[in-house]
Amino acid sequence: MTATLSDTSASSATPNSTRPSQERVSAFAGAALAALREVIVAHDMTYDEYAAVKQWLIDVGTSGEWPLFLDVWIESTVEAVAHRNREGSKGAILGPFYLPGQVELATPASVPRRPDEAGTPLVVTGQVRGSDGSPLGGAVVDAWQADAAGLYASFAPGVPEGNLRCRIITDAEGRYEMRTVAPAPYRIPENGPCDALINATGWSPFRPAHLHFLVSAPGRSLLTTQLFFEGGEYLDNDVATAVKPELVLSPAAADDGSLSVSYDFVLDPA
Ligand code: MBD
Ligand code: FE
Repeated sequence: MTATLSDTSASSATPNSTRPSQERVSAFAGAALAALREVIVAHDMTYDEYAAVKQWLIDVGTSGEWPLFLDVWIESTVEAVAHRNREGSKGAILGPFYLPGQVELATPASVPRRPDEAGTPLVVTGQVRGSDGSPLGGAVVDAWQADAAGLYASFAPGVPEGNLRCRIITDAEGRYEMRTVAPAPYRIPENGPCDALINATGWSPFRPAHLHFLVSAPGRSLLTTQLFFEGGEYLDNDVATAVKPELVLSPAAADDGSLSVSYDFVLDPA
């Protein structure tokens, strides 16, 4: 099965999802429409411009790029509000490319990859703890990433299903080790409506290279986060505005060029 950008599997991973009340829907929808009307008036939108916007919105739907559009240009604000009071590790956006149900591996884990997988070998080690300091054995570090061409398995042709995706189970001390390859920066797919918006505005189409994680343990709050790499391109110009200084790592390079870095995940109480 090949997933598409319109699959809802990622959003359904969000825990405790409940239908917003009529009061909340009315508040959001009313305020959103009022804000849009204000923009139209403030910028004297013409009928030609309205027609172009309308066609573009229709194109986002038919292309299946709504998950991409929303997670690139909207989710970071939702994440900032949701995690305002977090004590543990900083969170980051989930994005559109998470897939549940990946292979489960004990630590140290060799992340599933092609025999000839391109890219610099990268080892990430660390500990999963509660914000009270307790090590969390048996925690799940669900990891996914782009390959050295910036492509995600199941969302780009030619990458085998499950590639660079797995769930790592921490040992009794909460430790994990993940052996993988360094990802490349991600580019918004060319020729789709998101790319058309980027071209029409002159914005950058890139995300800096990053690793994605969903870290979970019983009785703890789910941590959705990303890790970035110091010195990489686009750190200051992430199209998805998801970089936080606490999430930028400085891997050490060994003589053979392979990279290693340590990062601890600290989970808030549930
Ligand atoms: C990505 O790789 C990503 O992580 C997000 C949030 C949006 C688009 C592509
Ligand atoms: Fe990503």
